[in-house]
Amino acid sequence: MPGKPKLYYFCGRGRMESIRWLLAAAGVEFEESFLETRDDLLKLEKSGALLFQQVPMVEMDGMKMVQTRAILSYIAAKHNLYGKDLKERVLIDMYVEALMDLDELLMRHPFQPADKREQDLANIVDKATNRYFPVYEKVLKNHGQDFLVGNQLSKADVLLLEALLMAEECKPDILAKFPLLQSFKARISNVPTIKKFLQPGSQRKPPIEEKDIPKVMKIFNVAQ
Ligand code: GSN
Repeated sequence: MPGKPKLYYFCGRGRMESIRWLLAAAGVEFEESFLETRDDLLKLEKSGALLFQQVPMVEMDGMKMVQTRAILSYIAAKHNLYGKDLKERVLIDMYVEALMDLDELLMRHPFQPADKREQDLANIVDKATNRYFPVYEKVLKNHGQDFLVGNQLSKADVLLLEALLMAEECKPDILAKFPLLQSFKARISNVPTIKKFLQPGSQRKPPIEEKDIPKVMKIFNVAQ
């Protein structure tokens, strides 16, 4: 019996959070090893575990996997969250790549200098409501199914729900003009594995707190 996947990252969302979401949605239990200091990252690097000297890294099925998108695709393919044919798969990837672009904006937001946060938030809300959400609203309308692609859950549904909830944290009424995204949110939140992940005490991570920002910046050696 292979062991549980082990996730190496800091104890926060960042790029690992979508991987946590997808594993949880697939009903896969996982363990986590949290980087607390830059030294922890350097040690991991020196051990040869990080192909490109970066995390996220997931030890799974006898491999040390890196690159967020590659890891997400592996989990999706392994757990039947990647459509039924190549055309469904490319649609799922198209929807997911756009969500990754939006996630990147959301992920970087708390790390913006204080005097740029308001402008940054306005840009996020603009992109979410004018570029991304109208597309998913239309897809749901035209497709007429419970899910974005085909008639079964895929990594696109999981990552869309994650993005919707993060966007609502930025602006609670951000879904006001998107009735189908609101019902999608309620429906996908009710998938049993996801429902469990949304409950307190799960491995889902909260938004980063102001006090933890310098620590994370030190681990990754980034200047603000
Ligand atoms: O998606 C990916 O996994 C990669 N294309 C990017 C991973 C990455 O940028 N990792 C950063 C941490 S910030 N977000 O997760 C990282 O490991 N930086 C350390 C370094 O020395 O570059």
